[in-house]
Amino acid sequence: MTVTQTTSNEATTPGGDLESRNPATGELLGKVPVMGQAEVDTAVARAREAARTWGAMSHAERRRHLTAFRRELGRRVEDMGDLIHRENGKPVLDSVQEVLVSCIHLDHATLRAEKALATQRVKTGLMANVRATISYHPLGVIGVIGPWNYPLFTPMGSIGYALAAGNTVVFKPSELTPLVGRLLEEIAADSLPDRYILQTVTGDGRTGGALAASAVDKLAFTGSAGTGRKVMAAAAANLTPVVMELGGKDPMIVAADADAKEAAKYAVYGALTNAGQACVSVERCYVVGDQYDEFVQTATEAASKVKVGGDDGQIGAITRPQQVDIIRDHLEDAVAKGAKVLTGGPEKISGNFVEPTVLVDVTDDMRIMTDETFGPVLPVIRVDSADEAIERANDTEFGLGSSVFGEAGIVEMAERIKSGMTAVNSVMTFSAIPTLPFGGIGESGFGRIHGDEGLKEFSRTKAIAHQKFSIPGVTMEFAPDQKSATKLVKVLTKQAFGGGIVDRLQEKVRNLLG
Ligand code: TXE
Repeated sequence: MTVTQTTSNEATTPGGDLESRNPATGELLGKVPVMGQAEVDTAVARAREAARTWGAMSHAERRRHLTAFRRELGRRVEDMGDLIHRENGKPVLDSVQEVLVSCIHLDHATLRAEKALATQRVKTGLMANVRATISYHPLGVIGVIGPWNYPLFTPMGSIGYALAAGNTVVFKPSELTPLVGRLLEEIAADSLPDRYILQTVTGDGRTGGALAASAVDKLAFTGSAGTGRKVMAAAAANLTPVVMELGGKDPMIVAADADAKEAAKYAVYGALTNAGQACVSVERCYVVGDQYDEFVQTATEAASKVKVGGDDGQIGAITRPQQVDIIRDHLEDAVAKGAKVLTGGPEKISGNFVEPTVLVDVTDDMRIMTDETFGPVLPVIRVDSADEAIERANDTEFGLGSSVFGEAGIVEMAERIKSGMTAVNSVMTFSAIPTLPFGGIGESGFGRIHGDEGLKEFSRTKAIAHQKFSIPGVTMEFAPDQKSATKLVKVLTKQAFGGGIVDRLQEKVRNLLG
């Protein structure tokens, strides 16, 4: 990628072109402009204008338009799949699967929005004279800053839900995959009633910075925690709220009663798919006692059979050249501190291709166990018990995904892992289930995309308290007789909350109802 500066005023007009290249071959795929603050602000202003009509539509109208958008995306699965394959470097199968899962999410958001965002009537407690409702409204314009590892699926987790909630979107794809963003914009323009409902602004971190500093109503960011902090700092100037989908160091736990062979098969897929470049990749694996030998043997055999690169490759190139250095560093650090390579390893790295690697004798002080590797690597640790596994799995700054394998008490084990999502007896399944919220804690970020939570994330919550009649001393007005109103409030407080008759009655009813 080369960025040619044509102006010294980077903050307003970075200018120049961004080259998009195939990471597997180096082939030049196209050029896009590096947009500055002025272009980003223009896009946001157009999006705001479009939001007036889009946000005012009924859910049924938006559903009709978004269905047309989803159909156009589904119809062009070959174009989009081929572009993802060439621009990101992943195999064609993974690329078309990415289009499929993106369609699943877009479809779900489209069909679900009306119900998830329907106005709810809620209880009012003592204020029986008030009718209370909660309603959900579009925020306006959502800025989406996307990554390169899943250049369509990941941003769609925000874009689809933001559009269905009645917002317009300005999308800044990664500088490594700008053409995917461009094609998505084209598909939207061909199928939505206004081309400014979904716009793409292209460029690097400066363009992302411009979007974070712009007048968007909310910003959804996916990328590294370091860049996430910069985005938050820029958004803070306007008090723009943010959703942060950052990296992970996802643990997998194999319990004593798990099927070790089956677990090993999933571990290899979870660690290696997309060449390990998934925020919910299996990044470390804790195997309990007797299961260890069979697990390690099966995983090593399976990993060594995974085909890398070429037309029938099961994993492709590493998309971002600097990522190869990070993977190599982590592997070399582990080997230097005593880890044993069972297949793959740092010497097998060739250009942008990394051989699937299984490591044992790893310790908690190795970078491979603490930092996000984002490569096709499976480090395995033997532990004495599930409790030890959970404790070590939770000993991290991250908390995005995780997986557990076993039978007895396995869901309870899943509950004890401090992460946003856990797959039981599989890996990553939660990403493809559009009803489940997706997001992390700690260094993995905050806020939720997908599911009803994802629709609400891109909505403004409105509370309405509609008073039907007044109760002196309780309603929000000056009581005409202070003394008797004070008496009434005292009696009410004691009877309702101070162990009085209402309090005791309520407890009895609660106990009766269980
Ligand atoms: O991410 P960045 P990078 C992790 C993974 C990887 C690391 C770095 O561990 O090794 O992050 O990847 C835009 N203001 N993940 O460097 O920098 C940028 O243009 C606003 C996890 O690619 O976070 C791109 O569009 N925006 C992950 C986006 O931020 C800025 C996915 C992400 O870039 C900006 C990818 C700025 N100052 C990497 N600087 C996941 N959670 O899935 C850059 N950007």
